[in-house]
Amino acid sequence: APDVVTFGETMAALRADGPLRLGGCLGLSAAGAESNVAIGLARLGHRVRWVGRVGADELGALVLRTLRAEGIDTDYAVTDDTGRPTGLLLTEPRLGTLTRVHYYRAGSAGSALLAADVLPALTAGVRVLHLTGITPALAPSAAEAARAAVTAARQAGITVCLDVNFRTRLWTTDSAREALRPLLAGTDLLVASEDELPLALERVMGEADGVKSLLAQGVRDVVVKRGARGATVYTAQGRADLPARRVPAVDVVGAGDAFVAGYLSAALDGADATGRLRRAVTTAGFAVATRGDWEGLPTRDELALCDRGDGTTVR
Ligand code: KDG
Repeated sequence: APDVVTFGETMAALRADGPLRLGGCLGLSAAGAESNVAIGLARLGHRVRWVGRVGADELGALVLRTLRAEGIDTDYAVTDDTGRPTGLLLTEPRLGTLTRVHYYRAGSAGSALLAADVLPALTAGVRVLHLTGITPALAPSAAEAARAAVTAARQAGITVCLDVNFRTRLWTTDSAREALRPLLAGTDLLVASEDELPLALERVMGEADGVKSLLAQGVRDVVVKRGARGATVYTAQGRADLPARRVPAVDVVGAGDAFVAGYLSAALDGADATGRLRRAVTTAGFAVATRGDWEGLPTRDELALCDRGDGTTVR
């Protein structure tokens, strides 16, 4: 059985080198927050299963081929046979590392994900279920799939990891807050950036009070990402902080997913809070320093490269 199951929408990703309206060459790849995490974990040697729907089209084949090439179990992935296409996203760098993302995913195969697609994938032996707040934003049926998966995982004693991953282009903060509430009830590890944390809270309050109420509700780890300033994890034992890795920033898209992959990897290895953060900021550093959501993520051997000086040639 896999160590980790994750599900969500993975799209074809077209990356421009400059403003999209000027045309020119685009690089074609695949991207999705949850499959980015899956790739990060697989590269670190963990067994991972990804579940999602792709269209019966060439871009769907690209998504599945990419994930399989990374050693991810796609046995429970579904190819939609009702004519819905694989979703698409376009990215354009506009100002240094400020990147604009455009979605073409309304009515996509990925957004038609059903509880019945995900539940069979939670087979005996699975240790962690990872999902993000993007899935409930896609469609009511996808939101239902997220709730059903969290409930089933909880009943099976599988650790549930939820990354808030708020996407302004998909919904409002009010709808996000409402959709997250039932998921939080079954969440063990919650990951949020500083500005996303309020979406996980019932009412307006500061970080300290918010974290206290989340821990009281049964969340075991509340992980707060602070971008270039690093991250904090709060547990019943207290708090641990770690600064971000100092790397040249090339492309920050996917850094949050890389962070989650590192965090879960260290958690699976039984690391303590600081050890979990250390691997998280390391994998995030790789994502920030390389182009693409997941292309530059490290294998286990490569983690140590982060401790070598910038400008080093490793011979
Ligand atoms: O975290 C990176 C993701 O945002 C990207 O891969 C696309 O899944 C994606 C989304 O919905 O934004």
